[in-house]
Amino acid sequence: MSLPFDREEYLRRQESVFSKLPKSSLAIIPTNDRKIRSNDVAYPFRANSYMLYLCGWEEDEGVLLATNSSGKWVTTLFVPDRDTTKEIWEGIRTGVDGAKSWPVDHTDSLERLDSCIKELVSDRIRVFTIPDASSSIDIMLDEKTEREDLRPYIDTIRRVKSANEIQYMQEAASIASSAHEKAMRHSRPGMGEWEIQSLVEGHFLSSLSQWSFPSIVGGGDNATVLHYKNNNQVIGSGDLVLVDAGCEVSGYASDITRTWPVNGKFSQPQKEIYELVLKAELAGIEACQPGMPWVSMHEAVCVTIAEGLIELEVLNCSLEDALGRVAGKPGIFEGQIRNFFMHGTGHFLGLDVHDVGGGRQGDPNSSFLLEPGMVLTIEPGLYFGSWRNDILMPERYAGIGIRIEDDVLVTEQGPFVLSSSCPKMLDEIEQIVGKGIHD
Ligand SMILES: [Mn+2]
Repeated sequence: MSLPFDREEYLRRQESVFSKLPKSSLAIIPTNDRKIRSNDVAYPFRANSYMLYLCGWEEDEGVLLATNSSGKWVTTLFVPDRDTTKEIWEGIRTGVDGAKSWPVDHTDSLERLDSCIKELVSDRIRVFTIPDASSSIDIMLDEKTEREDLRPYIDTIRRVKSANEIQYMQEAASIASSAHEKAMRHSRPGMGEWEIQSLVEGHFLSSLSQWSFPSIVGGGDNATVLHYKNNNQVIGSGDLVLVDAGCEVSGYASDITRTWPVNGKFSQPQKEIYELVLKAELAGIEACQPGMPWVSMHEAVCVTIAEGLIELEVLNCSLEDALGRVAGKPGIFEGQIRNFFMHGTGHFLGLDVHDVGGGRQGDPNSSFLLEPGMVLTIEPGLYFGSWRNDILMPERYAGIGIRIEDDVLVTEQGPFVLSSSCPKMLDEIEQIVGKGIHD
């Protein structure tokens, strides 16, 4: 058995979370429920990120219980018993004895969880849990038991990554960078979106990794659909393809987007938009300085895009009208740029690809400052869907969708791009695309 982190790191995390809870608390951290795909076939299981964070339990059943009713925090990991009949079908289980090497004080059988919870729950105790992870906890806690959300106590801690976590994230970013580069090398006109998907995800698998979210591979107009997922169209010569894909290492995600011409040559209009998105992305990365407000990277990106769209005569208005700042809401823009750049500039990255800790667009909790150890994405884009009939679409750019996304670690010295090995300069991309076809 080897866990991604040493015992001390897990114990430090537990200590920093539990020490913030009131006296007489019970914390219940379940893993995710198994979800049925079809009859007796389940979706691939992924453990709950809070469970992974606090004790590294990856198997598909298990509950971590922590209580300080004795005056001191004691943790117990409840796991399924060994069961030969089930193990013959599903694989060897760790079991209660095996689980003793996990970073907890005690282990016990999942069969005993219900009675333990009933024993512990009383009027004096406050119960904290992770909402929506597991329906079994809802069944065990009687409906009169008031539950409080444990997540806010963990989320701000998960936001800042340790050196070991950063190492896994660097690995995930490097694998995803190579996957994108490989797909560029093997791109050719007439290729199916699914073929690019298989190059990218095949690289994840062969690197002992797996996707951290379903890959988006959109050619031409499909790139203008933000969460496009069909990946079933042929990409014509002259079209761009947008690939948004990332993988996981020890549970930690990467998330990279690149856009390239499948024939290896940007057209002049594609070049103009690509250069603008790239300029905005670099400005966003530069804003990832420790001590800077979270919203400053979105500000930097939006100003660059607004200026660029005015220069390209896509917008015919003042800079302030293009931006449409909302009074009293820093980092919120509702001007004409939103017709072409309609998402946020980035999100935290970690055990979840859209990691916890706030900051997502529309999230009321966006007023914090960047700190060393935070990892976030910077991913501006411009989308000129030729299918849009709600806005005036500039003919020259119709059918172009471009996003460029990197994974950025905030350090004392400024931004460090974990995905820097993934090609993104225009010349570099033109040189690489299609060069691997005859390998
Ligand atoms: Mn992203």
